[in-house]
Amino acid sequence: MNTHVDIDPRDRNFIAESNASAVTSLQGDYDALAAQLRRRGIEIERVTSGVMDFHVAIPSWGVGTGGTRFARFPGPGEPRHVFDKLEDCAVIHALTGATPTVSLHIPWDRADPQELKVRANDLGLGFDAMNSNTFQDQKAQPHSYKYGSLTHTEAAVRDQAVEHNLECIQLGLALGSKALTVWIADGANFPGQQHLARAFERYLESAARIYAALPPDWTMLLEHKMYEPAFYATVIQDWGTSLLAAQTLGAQARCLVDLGHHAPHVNIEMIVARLIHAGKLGGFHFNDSKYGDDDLDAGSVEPFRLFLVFNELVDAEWRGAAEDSPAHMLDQSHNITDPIESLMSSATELQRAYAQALLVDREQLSALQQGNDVMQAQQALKRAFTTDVQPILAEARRRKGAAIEPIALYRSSGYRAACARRRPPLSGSRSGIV
Ligand SMILES: [Mn+2]
Repeated sequence: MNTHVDIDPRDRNFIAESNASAVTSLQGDYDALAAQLRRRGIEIERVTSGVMDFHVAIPSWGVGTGGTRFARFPGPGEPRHVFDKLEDCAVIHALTGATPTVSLHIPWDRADPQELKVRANDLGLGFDAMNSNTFQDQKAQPHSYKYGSLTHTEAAVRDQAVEHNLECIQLGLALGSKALTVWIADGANFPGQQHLARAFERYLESAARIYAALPPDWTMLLEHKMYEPAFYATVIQDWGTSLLAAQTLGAQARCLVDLGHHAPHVNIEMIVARLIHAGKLGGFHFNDSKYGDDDLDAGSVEPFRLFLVFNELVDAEWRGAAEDSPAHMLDQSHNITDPIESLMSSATELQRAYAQALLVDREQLSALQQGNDVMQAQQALKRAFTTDVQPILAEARRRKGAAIEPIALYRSSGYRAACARRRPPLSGSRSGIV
């Protein structure tokens, strides 16, 4: 590692200079992969340009250190407010070339929209979906969400939760966002606590009021989650309920699939296929998990599952079944790593899964499926998944003026240490996971 310290990692010259030492070996690896793919009838440039066009939004809450319900261990130089967060997001985008937008969370990121817009423009960033928060009480809030928000038994609480979502839409309009993500924590910890049918009816009624305020070019993304904080029953607990709600609300309502929000062993790629069939796949919150909603880094535990999700997306495009492209967002909690490194790594893992999915010979796979050639069909997928596409990812970054080796370059810039000097730590503990 070189010894640069306190260099802005977004500096184009710094990136180009750091890339220079790796260009020759990258070119050799890229040419070798191109030759290998050509023998398989695949033109590498098609894949590389696909990767160059791939984008994923960074969640504003992701650049801070996360935590569990047990503890949070703050890292050095954490962002103190939304403007620090935007700065970190700009670093991630400069080095990966894959993350041009930020998904804000209200009220955590509440600020003057004009100021936000100007700062984001200066940093070369745009805004993705707005996220509302009715899962915790805010200061000076008249009504508590302890027993629910959009599904609360009291109309005044539901009104307050609806109003908050309408405010998120207004803020998003000022920022150029095109979507509102709604996740509610409403549910029950005891059988008998909540009338299961009536709670869902109240949800539909409240959600319809939010839906009615959507600008015509906006999407309302309904995020489901099986459990936590409610441990007996959650109102919007699975993709079936989410789909039912989206279909009831109307064409602008779609389902958001958070990879961590399912029962263990659930076949997520199949859910993706079903939602595509219904024309209701609105977007993703990418992360990884082993036991529950672990919020681990995307692709870190089950890269094959991530590939299979992208395989469904690429297949849908190939057969013309995809309507609008689903929104890609990361949603993970970085408890013990530098969040910037985790987010860069995760964005790269998504690109990897996407590139691998682009390598699947779909004509061939389709024929194998039709002919019930089980062994060759599964090998057709495995062949794509086991191809080392690293040179494609690195070359895509290089062509976009991003870093061939994002994490190494980030470390050599000394950015985190510089942040630690100019961002004094905030007191108190918080976690930020949705
Ligand atoms: Mn999520």
